[in-house]
Order: sequence, then structure tokens, then C-alpha cells
Amino acid sequence: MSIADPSKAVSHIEEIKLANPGLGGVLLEELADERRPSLSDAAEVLLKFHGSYQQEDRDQRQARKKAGLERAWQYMVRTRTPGGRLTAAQYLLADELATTYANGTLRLTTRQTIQFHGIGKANLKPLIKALNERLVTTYATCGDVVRNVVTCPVADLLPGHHYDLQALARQISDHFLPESSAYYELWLDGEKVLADGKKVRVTPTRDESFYGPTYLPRKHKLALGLPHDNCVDLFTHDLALEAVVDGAALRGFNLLAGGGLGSTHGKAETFPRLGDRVGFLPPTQALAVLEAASAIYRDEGDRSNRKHARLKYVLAERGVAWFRAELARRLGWALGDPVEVGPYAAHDHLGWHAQADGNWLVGVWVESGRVKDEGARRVRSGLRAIVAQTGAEVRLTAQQNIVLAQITPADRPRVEALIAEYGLATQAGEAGLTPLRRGALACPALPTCGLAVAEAERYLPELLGALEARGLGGERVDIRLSGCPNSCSRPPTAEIGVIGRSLGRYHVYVGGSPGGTRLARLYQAEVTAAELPAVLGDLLARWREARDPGEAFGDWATRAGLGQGWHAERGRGDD
Ligand code: SRM
Repeated sequence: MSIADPSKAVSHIEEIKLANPGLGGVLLEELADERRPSLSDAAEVLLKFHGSYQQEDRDQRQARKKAGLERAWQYMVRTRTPGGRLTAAQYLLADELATTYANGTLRLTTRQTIQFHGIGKANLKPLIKALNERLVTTYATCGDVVRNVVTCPVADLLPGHHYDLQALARQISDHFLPESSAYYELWLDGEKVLADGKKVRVTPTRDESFYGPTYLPRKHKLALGLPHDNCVDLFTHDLALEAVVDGAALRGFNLLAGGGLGSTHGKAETFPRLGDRVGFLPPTQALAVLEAASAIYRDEGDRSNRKHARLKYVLAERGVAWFRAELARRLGWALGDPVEVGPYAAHDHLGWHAQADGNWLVGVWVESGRVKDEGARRVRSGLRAIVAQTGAEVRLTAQQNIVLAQITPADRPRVEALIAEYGLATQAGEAGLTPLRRGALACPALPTCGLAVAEAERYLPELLGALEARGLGGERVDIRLSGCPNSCSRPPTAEIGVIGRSLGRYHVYVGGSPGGTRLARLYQAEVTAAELPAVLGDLLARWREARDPGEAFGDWATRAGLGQGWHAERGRGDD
């Protein structure tokens, strides 16, 4: 089947988009109805485009079912924070709103956003409104649109650069915001907050000059980044701009297209894929190229089968040469040949680093991105205290951590004292942070995620603890755990990817590269949670024995020929 097959009926989501112009329609009515704790299918779909998911507390499902009660409906809200950047005031507001309207935690995500969980339906509007009053939108953070644009959180601050990827990420993100005024009518009483804080009334419209009435076929993810610091996992994006640098100057970008990580167990036609290098463009053309490339996706992506709808399937089936030619046709000029770039590496930006302007930034570890207070590790209170006392700027990382920036030399001792007082870790050795934990990621999974088939965030500490008990805590390996094959914590590019198969069972993948340039391969399927520490422990022990000096786990696993592609439903990979 060709990607956009006109003979196939469009999916019901396409019909919902069409029947509710500009993402308003039935959503406006249902949110106003206070008697309904949950939403219809159509309203649920539309709500995503506004930055919120209807979820349930899955821990309560059985008990409530037995008691004849409706599910424990609740909502998640996600911010649009290009490059993960927030002012101190914005961060402090988010922290406050987590208590007032959500479950008392903030969840830093793998796309540099903040998620609030456990919100009651009546609290959606006050939460979203309060965020917007401080210029943090939630518009288009979910749904079939260009999502939050990610980039290195600190490249613009560190010495050695004369370009600002943060500013470009913001520009691109703003460019792709939907134009329909339904968002402002629904959450902000028809007003929009401008950069200077003033409010203006929006002119009602349901038109979308770029997206059109049915928006994109599916979610669409954009990234900008640096080969020598691929902290945003460039190759996993639908479209990415890979910086080509000449010393401190930016020469331009290679356009990468067709990356994406989700798959479905047992469906070989779905798979993770790394983006292809399409061609070179000058920095001034970044927006034009991304718009034309996204328009190809808008027009050619599959609108009948949502599991086949991402740009990666267009690239996989039509090829790079076709994409390049189509891009040239739409732009009226052709991209140059891709330019060679230096070796790939990725940093997590933890620890203290001198900024180019003489100030300091410090990356603070947040386990699985969950900002909360627990025992002696009072991450939420500690971050709040530092930001409130110093006015530090916040940069969220794609590794679910937080960087506090613009700390003056005079303030540094105070921040160090607060880090110690609240039990925060900025590097391995502090507050129980081992090198093994430092490189680990997990998605939220249970109890909030409706797609999770296994535990992730709640299980990761136990898994790592078991590996530490085997004497492996000192090893630096990227282990990424996801509760289902949608792969929100990016296990397909991890050195060790662990993906939920069913409750208490996981597939283990090995061999991603530390720089994010290689996909992992299936090593062993259907591993129970009880077996997982032994399976991973044995692998890590074998690597310790056999590795060349300095050889990363993923590189060794690849050299050793471990794993066998992506899909397999039973048994062990052919190592
Ligand atoms: Fe994701 C869906 C959480 C990054 C691939 N993702 C979901 C939902 C919304 C579940 C749902 O659809 O009902 C999860 C909500 C869980 C919860 O309780 O909050 C969810 N995804 C997350 C986050 C919070 C994981 C995290 O630990 O940080 C990340 C939020 C990103 C953001 O701020 O925008 C998150 N998701 C990713 C990534 C990584 C990335 O983008 O860098 C991926 C893999 C890359 C990709 O998209 O290919 C990812 N999420 C998916 C998919 C599979 C999409 C696909 O086309 O293959 C789904 C399912 C879907 O879209 O139907 C999904």
C-alpha cells in the first residue's frame, strides 16, 4: 500500500478532527459539563491537542470495579517548553501548581517538558490558565501536531559557541503552534497573554494556514542538536537539524528525517528507525526547510492506519532520494549533499560547569524525572529553595534532569550548601547516585499511563538496586526502561533497553551506542522481573571481563554480535 492511499478509509481520529473544526467542537461542551467526570472518545482526542490526556489511576481499577464504581478518572497536563527553558518565576509557579491542582509532584520528561499528573477535571482550566499567565503554554504538546521542540539545554551558555540553538528552538516551536483560537476560548476566556504580560482578546478562528482542518497524520517531533553533544537523541526524531560547526561558528545543518522509536509487539510492520541524512542547509533556511519537510508529512503520511502514520514509514517506503526530490520541488531549491560531522557523543549536563559569561550552571539529577520529596532526598523542596533564593534559570534536559543556570559566583557556595542540605545529587557519589543510576531513564508507566503493560518508573530503583548489590553500581551504562514498546524513555537507542511485554515481563535489547547513533537489538525476550537482575548482571559481568580499555557496553555488545534485530516473540536472541 502506498503511504497515503486514497482508496483506504481514513481513521476515526481523522473524522473526529474534521467534525470538530479547530480542535473545539464537542470538547468545549463536555468540559463545561461539570457532572461528567470523564470525556467522550472525541473530546478525549481533542483534549490532547490542548496539552492534556484523560488518564485514570490504574492502581484503583480493580477495587473500583468490584465496588461498582467508575474508574478513577484524572488528567495529565504537559507544558510546551522549547529547549526545556523556564524562568525562575515559571518554575516556581509550576511547583506551586503541582500542590494546588495536581498530585504534588512534577514530572520532567524526555522531551524537556513538565507533566502534571492526577488533576481533577475541574482543576484543568485553573491550572492551564495559571501557566499561560506566566507565558507557559500547553497548546500542541500532545496530538497530531509539531510537539515540543528539543535542543541541547546548555549549548548557548557554555564557552565555545557563537550560536543560539535555544532561540532557534523557540522560534520553530512558535512557528508551528496551531492558529485556532479554541485553545484561548476554552482555557483563557478568549484572551491571549503577550510577551510583556498584557492580555489581548483573540479573534475567533478555526482556520489553520499550515496544518489545515485535519492537522498532521500523527505526532511530529523536531529536534536541533550537536554531534559532539547529542543529548537530545537526534536520530530518533521525525525531523532533526544536525549542527555542522566550524570551530565556534555554525556553518549550517544536515537535515535528518524519518526517525522514530515506537513499535507494537508482534507486528513486524512497526519498528524503531533512525533518521536518514537528507542534505545540508544554511542556518537561515532552517524554518523554511522544516516547514516544507513537515508539509510532505502532512500531505503524504498515512491517515488510515495510525500505527503506520509517522514520517519514518514514508522514508522507509519511499526512500531518501524521493524525499530529497520532493523537498526540492516544494522549496524551489535543493539541499546540498550532507556534510561530514565529527564523532558523536552525548552528555547529561550534570554537575557544575562554568558559563561563557562567568556565571555557573549546575545539573541536578532527578530520578526518572520525578520531582518529589522522599526521605532524605528532598528534590522538590531543594530545587524550589535554590530557584527561589537565587533566581536561577531552569533548563530541563532530555535525560529527565534539571539544570539550574545563571548562578553568580557569589551565589555558588549558597547553592552548594542547599544541594547538600536537601540531599540532591549533581554527580555520582553524591546522595546515593551511582554511575549506573546516572545513565538510567524510565517512563511513567503505571499507574497513570493508559498504554503501560508493565511497571517502569516505580520498578527502576529496585532493578538498579539489585544490579548495585551485584557490585555493578560503578559502571557507566545507559539503561532505559519503558512500560511498553512505544518507547517513551528511548530504549531502542540505549546501550541496554528494557521494554515491557506484559505485567512483570520484559524484552531486553542491547547494543545502542552512547552517542545515540545505533539501534539496540533484541537479546532476550519474555524475561520476568525476578530474572532481570541476573540477565542484566551476567551481561554486564561478561562485558567487564571482555571489554577493550574504555569500550562502552553498547559497543562491546555490538562487537560481540549480541542480539537479533527488533521483533521476536519468544526465546533468546542469537548471541
Ligand atoms: Fe510517549 C504515548 C509519556 C516521550 C513515544 N507517551 C505516551 C503517553 C501520552 C500515553 C498515551 O498515549 O496515553 C504517555 C503518558 C504517560 C504518563 O502517564 O504521563 C507518554 N512520552 C511520555 C513521556 C512523559 C515519557 C517520559 O518518561 O518522559 C515523554 C513525554 C514527552 C513530551 O514531553 O512531549 C514521552 N514518547 C516519548 C518519546 C521520546 C521522545 O520523544 O524523545 C517517544 C519515542 C519517540 C517517538 O515518538 O517515536 C514516545 N509515546 C510514544 C508513543 C509511540 C508513538 C509512535 O508513533 O510510535 C506513544 C503512543 C502513541 O502515540 O499512540 C506515546
